[in-house]
Amino acid sequence: LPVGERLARRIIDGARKGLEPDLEEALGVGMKALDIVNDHLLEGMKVVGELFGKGEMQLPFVLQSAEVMKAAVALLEPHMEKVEGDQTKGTIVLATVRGDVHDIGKNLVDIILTNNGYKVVNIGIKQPVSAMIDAAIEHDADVIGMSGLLVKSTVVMKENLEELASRGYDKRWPVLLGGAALTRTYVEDDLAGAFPGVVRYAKDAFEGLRLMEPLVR
Ligand code: B1M
Repeated sequence: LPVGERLARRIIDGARKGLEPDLEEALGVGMKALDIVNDHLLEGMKVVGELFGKGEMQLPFVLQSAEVMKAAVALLEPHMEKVEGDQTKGTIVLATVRGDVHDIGKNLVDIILTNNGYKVVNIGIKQPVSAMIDAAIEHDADVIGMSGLLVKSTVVMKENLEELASRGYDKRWPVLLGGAALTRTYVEDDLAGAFPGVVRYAKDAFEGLRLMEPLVR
């Protein structure tokens, strides 16, 4: 198999052994670290999600795949392009919402934003909105970013926005939302319609990056 397909296969099979040589080979033939993540590793993760959704893969194997994915991203990170400079473009508090443990996407967003000059305060998974608010105050954040992959997380995000608004924080922080269970329509019509502040949807980490500039005032 070509190295890209082999890497996707590693994610699907949860095969950690031999990961480094494959990644080195991919980098060696000139593939960019981020392209390896987007074009191959995430392709594998997509298949994992489909198999799991159809009941053809059990949870412990999904977890193994997630671990290989995380290891691969950690190995590729030093090879990713970084914007140099000591002035930060702005600060975002980033969290996976209450009740949700999925963090691979959130951590990719962290890497991409950090590499592009933003300060990211990544407070982890299963975070209540109160923790996001505390961190945003402490770090004088410009934006609050929430990630969530479960359908129930989309409801949690709605509640979080309501709480931000009821505490008057809608005027202080624009909110960036992302994660596989969200849709653009849900965020831009349903959520934004009911939230007095600014809320934006990012389909992927790169859209998140593009949105940061207008959100940081
Ligand atoms: Co879970 N899981 N999982 N899982 N899991 C999904 C989400 C699911 C769709 C699988 C399926 O059924 N096909 C399904 C949700 C169904 C639903 O809600 N309707 C599901 C389920 C059901 C569950 C459990 C409930 C299973 C169980 O226990 N019975 C359980 C949930 C536990 C909990 O959260 N309380 C669970 C657990 C797990 C594992 C722990 C095994 C593991 C997570 C490990 C980890 O993250 N550390 C896992 C995994 C790996 C998945 C799938 C297969 C892959 C997720 C992933 O990492 N994708 C997933 C299937 C899928 O998503 N289709 C699935 C790659 C990642 C890069 O994508 O996070 O979407 P994503 O991020 C993208 C964009 O969305 C965006 O940028 C990223 C890349 O560009 N983005 C943002 C994300 N956040 C952003 C924030 C931003 C901007 C952009 O700004 C703030």
